[in-house]
Amino acid sequence: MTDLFEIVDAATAAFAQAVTPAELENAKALFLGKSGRMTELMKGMAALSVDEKKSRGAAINVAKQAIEAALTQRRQALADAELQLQLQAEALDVTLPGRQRGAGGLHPVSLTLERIEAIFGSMGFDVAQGPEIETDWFNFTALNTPEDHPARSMHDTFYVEGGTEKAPLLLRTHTSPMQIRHAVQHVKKYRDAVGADSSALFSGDMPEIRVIAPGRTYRVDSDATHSPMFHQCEGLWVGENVSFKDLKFVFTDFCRTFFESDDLVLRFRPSFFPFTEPSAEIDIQFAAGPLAGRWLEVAGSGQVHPNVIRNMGLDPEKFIGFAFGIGPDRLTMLRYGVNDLRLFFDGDIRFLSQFQ
Ligand code: 2NM
Repeated sequence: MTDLFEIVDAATAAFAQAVTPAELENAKALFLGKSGRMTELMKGMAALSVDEKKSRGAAINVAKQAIEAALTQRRQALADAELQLQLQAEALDVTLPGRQRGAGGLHPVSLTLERIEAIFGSMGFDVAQGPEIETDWFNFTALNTPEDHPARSMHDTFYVEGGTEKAPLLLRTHTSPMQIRHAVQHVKKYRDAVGADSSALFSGDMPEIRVIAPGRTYRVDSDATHSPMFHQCEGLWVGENVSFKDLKFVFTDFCRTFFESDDLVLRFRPSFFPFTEPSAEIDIQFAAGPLAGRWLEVAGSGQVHPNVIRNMGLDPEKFIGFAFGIGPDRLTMLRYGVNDLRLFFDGDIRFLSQFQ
């Protein structure tokens, strides 16, 4: 009997040592296999008497059942452990926050345009928007730009199909054509109200024209500071008594508000544009910060040329005003310290997301 107890103990110990199903099956073969220890014991019974066979056989059977029970238990334990490992490996942390769609945000140049609109809006300027495909009348002729001006060449301007020889179509090179459109509408409204002659220049009463025209513009130009598509925001103020001092006041106020710097100074430097006379470039200088002390060009400006006033349908003997053109791309570069304009139009989310 003691040999049987020993074998059961040995089998239980061998099963416990097996850590994989394959090891367990090998251990099983050592005890229950064809030449396993239990099988050997059975073979040894041949020499026994009938009575001895009965009692010995019953004892061997009990031992065999004990070994099989130990085997089943160990098999179950290994299967349980395997399942636990698998569950752990495939575990989902349901408390983790889900993946969310990014919130998105405005492009830095759009942020600048919103700022420009808000500041001029607070000074009583309307916002006018209109076509990016223009006729050469609104883009050049109405703005007093001569037929032979180099800006009108294919070299400098993108012409598009669909126009006629007399009225070519082009991608607007500035937003001033929108100023003309807005002024013509404005004048028509007050001329019609009093029934004035629509073929004559208007010299009646009319509220002042105060408008900015922000938007996309196009020129044949491409390098670190020029993009074939860029933004402009032109401003126009026309009335009976609008002078350069008003331009200086309005523009100084705009720059100081835009750059949040009350000690910022401006310089009006004589220049030339076909649509204004006299004309001036506007430079600004910061008192502090990384750009302090340098003169930075931010806009062109001038008193609106009498020919342009006429093309708005107004009598230049009665109406006078000023206009300016701002480059919102350049203002954005100055405000955020960006040195390559192309970054704004490459669509790289790593760059753009910094402005949110
Ligand atoms: C500039 C510089 C100077 C301008 C002129 C006009 C209009 F329509 F009144 F004639 N709008 N914008 C103007 C004047 C634009 O940009 C550098």
